[in-house]
Amino acid sequence: MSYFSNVNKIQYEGSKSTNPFAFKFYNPEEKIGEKTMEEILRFGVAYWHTFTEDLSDPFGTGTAIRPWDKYTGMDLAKARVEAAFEFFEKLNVPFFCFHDVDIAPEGDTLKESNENLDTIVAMIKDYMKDSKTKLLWNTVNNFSHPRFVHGAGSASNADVFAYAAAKVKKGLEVGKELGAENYVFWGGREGYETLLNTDMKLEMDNLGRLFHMANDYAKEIGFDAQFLIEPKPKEPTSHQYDFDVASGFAFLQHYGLQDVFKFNIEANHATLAGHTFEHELHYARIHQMLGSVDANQGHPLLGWDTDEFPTDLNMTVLAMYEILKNGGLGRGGLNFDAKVRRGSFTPDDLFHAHIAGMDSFAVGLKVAHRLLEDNVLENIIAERYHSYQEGIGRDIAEGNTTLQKLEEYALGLTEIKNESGKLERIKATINQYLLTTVAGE
Ligand code: XLS
Ligand code: CA
Ligand code: CA
Repeated sequence: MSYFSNVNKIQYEGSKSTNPFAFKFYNPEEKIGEKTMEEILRFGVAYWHTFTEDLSDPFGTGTAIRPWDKYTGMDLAKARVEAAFEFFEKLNVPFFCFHDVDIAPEGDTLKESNENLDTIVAMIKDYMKDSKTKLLWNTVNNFSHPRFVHGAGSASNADVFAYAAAKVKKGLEVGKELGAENYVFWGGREGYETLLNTDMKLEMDNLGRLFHMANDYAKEIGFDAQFLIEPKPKEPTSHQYDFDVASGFAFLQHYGLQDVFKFNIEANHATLAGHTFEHELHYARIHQMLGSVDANQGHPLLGWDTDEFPTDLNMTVLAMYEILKNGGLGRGGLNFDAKVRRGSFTPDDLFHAHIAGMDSFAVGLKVAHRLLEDNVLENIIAERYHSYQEGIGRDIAEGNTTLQKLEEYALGLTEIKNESGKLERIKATINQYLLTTVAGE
């Protein structure tokens, strides 16, 4: 049984190709520096957006036409697994990611949900034997069901906390069973709407306790995945506890979890937080906390989480620059936490969207690699901060001075000379690298 019988394996055909089912820039075997594109980019397909999502929005029902639509319940879950592995193979993608409820329907009880999961996990494990596609990360959905109306690890109701913890326990077991490289915590409803009824301190302490219990249990069962926390500032709650990397990092340090976790950084969450994607990547990188990436983009005119496929080349260049500076993503990858638009409802659109995202990050990688080879930004930054290389600047940077000494120095200054930041020139240079790379020059 084939779900995408009109599509053959997607091949790299080069930038002149007009075949909509071909990569124009992503050439998995092509070496960029020491490693191949496939090894550096580590693309992953998000199960929820590709196989579970029906493309409904708050104003209308789903529009997606999917070859597995005729099934329901566990038959639907099984059909999606078959379709998923056909899709992974045709797209030639090394990883996928899922939440528990994406792969198997919840039952009437926790026990029944776990049994449904066991059936589908066994099926996935079987498919993985003959597939190159591995599990980049799994997680549990502790936000959709009405029981999580007031949160999960930060719930006001201890029974809900216990239920959420039980789901995390199962999630860790599933991750171990399928050899997940990472395990993600996204605090869907870990936040609050109003302080008028919220004990923020207790909620945050409980979240910290849940993470510690998860780490203890992962150790106990020998599940050695990298734990990742995925910041998001708002939506669904108005105040999420893991607002951005900086606040997430403070949380992790406060609860003694900074050595256990890294960050899974999503582009659309970065922009919702009022940051650029590269800001979040950079902040994580300079603190050795960059773990993995949810590769998508928000809509520039909309203030919510649109999870679009990434096609903005400026963004992919700057993101790949951070990732290369980080020495790659280690056990992480670029997971397409992205969904086709509601108007792009055909199965073919699923391929086109992933091809667009993969090509965009391939371009980003090539351009970022060239920028780094030529030390473009490094030279600009070294030049801009050169005053810290000698004299008073060096004393400041080495922590060798005092307010008194600085006053003495400042009193002796007759003129302060600043230099241009040259921003427009820098942006033009990046454009030049981008355009010449795409043109193959
Ligand atoms: C939602 C999040 C979610 C996480 C995994 O906005 O992006 O999909 O990546 O729970
Ligand atoms: Ca995400
Ligand atoms: Ca999102």
